[in-house]
Amino acid sequence: MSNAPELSESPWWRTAVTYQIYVRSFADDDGDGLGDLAGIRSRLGYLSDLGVDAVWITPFYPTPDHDHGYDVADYYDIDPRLGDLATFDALLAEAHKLGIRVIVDLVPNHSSNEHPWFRAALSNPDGPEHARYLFAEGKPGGEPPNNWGSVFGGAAWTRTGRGDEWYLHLFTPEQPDLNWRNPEVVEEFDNVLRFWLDRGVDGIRIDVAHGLLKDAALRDNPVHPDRDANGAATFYELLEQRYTFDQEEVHDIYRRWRALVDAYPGDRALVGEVFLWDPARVARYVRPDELHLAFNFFLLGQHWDATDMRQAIDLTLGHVLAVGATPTWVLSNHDVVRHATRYGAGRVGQRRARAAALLLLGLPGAAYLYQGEELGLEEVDVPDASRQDPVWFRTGGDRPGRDGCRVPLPWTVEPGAGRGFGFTTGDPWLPTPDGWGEQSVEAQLGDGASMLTHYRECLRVRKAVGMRAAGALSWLDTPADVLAFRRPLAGGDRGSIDVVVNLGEGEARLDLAGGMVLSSDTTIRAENGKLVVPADAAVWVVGPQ
Ligand code: TEU
Repeated sequence: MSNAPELSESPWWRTAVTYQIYVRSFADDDGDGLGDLAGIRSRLGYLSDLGVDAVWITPFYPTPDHDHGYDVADYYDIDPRLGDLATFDALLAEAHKLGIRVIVDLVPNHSSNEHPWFRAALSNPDGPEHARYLFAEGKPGGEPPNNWGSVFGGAAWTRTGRGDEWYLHLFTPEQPDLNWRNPEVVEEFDNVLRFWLDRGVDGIRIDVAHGLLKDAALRDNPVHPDRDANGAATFYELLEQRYTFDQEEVHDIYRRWRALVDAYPGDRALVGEVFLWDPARVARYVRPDELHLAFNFFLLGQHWDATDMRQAIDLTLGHVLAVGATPTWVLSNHDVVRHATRYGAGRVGQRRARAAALLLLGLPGAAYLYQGEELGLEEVDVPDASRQDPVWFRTGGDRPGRDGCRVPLPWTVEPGAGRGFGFTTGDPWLPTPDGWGEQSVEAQLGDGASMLTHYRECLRVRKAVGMRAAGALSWLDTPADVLAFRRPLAGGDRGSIDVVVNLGEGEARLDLAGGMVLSSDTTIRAENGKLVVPADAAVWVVGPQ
């Protein structure tokens, strides 16, 4: 049983289902093979029919594309390949007309090396721009200033070519880290926030939210006690990130941003990508005067295992609700292997992904979908020659990287000239695999048994039964390999909803009364007073209490 306080349905972001659009791979309007804003605009009807409350659009700013838009050269504009500000405004207005909120992606930890600030910083060490990045002298013997590694492999330091000067980049060398101890950086990002809030965006996702401040003394990170050199592809993975991430001063920034955002009319939200594995530390970012929401990656980090998932859910709820914040849930995004593949791939993966949708959307709080999961897309084995992700290049091929979850969406059954499957009339920026059209939107739309129909039903029923306003969960007494919890509907007088997922190998027979409102499998049934749930299946049951 959980004694946690009940969740409120409003403001919208507390219970919203947000659909993540990886802009480069969603829909291409101009035929250059790269998704764009006009492409998103042309597919708003699809998103509205799907039933999502909001979209989060990955970075669309001018960029030399060393990390697919996460290297921003101008925070106040749109990359010409992806559109322009007028198209953005039109997209925003049309989304709002359809009742869809829009969240943009802010990248404050680093800029592009082609940002005018960094260019000026390199050319003039005495200018104000130099103090906006993290430069340091190397150690004797040609060593970098400390042992920090890049998240993507290799050292986190690159020489500038001036004396023994190096600059810090926790990601690629083309993504120099900004110096957040410099008030000019702080002020500039206030302006960036205001620029997008003034345009009318409903929320801002903050990239690497836990990373903005680094240890002021640039101390070496200690070796991680649980890792050995054999399992680690990079020395980043060998080190504990004690002095690179989650520094105390970063919270001052979010207190400042919370005040800035809350001064705007409407319920605008800050959503932090706080990529830490300790739920207690993540919860500190969503204290009442900090971020509205933070991504929670614990559930995403679990295998298809009831005990581990239950623990991830309990840990999340325990820490997040203790600070009065809203829990968030996500199973896939543009940085991880798609969950239909992680859960077993093929037929098994599809069955489990159908069941997982009922879990994700049955939990209290906000949920995030990653484009293509509603089609049951799997990770694609992108041919090495076509790989684009810096992770692949910087680990010398040891890590395949993230291209496999970023292959453009299939909209049509037929591939078309460049094998764009309706995504583009040109050549898609990542190649599409054989059979991609079988999972296309076109193939699934009229099919009552498809994953797309299932997701649409999940979102429709979630609203219809009042799942968004349902209260805190309490676990039901079921076999260990079944996840089952109950939530009161609208204060309890409308009964309750049970969410049941069988992660075991055999059929589960449960003592549950009520009416099935949605299931992942047509063979789930009531038999002799028992609810019979086959392996890898899930169901929502509305009961009297
Ligand atoms: O990701 C930050 C981040 O922490 C991840 O790279 C994570 O460590 C990794 O994926 C674990 O597998 C964000 C963006 O989501 C990512 O796409 C960017 O590449 C990165 O920031 C740099 O901006």
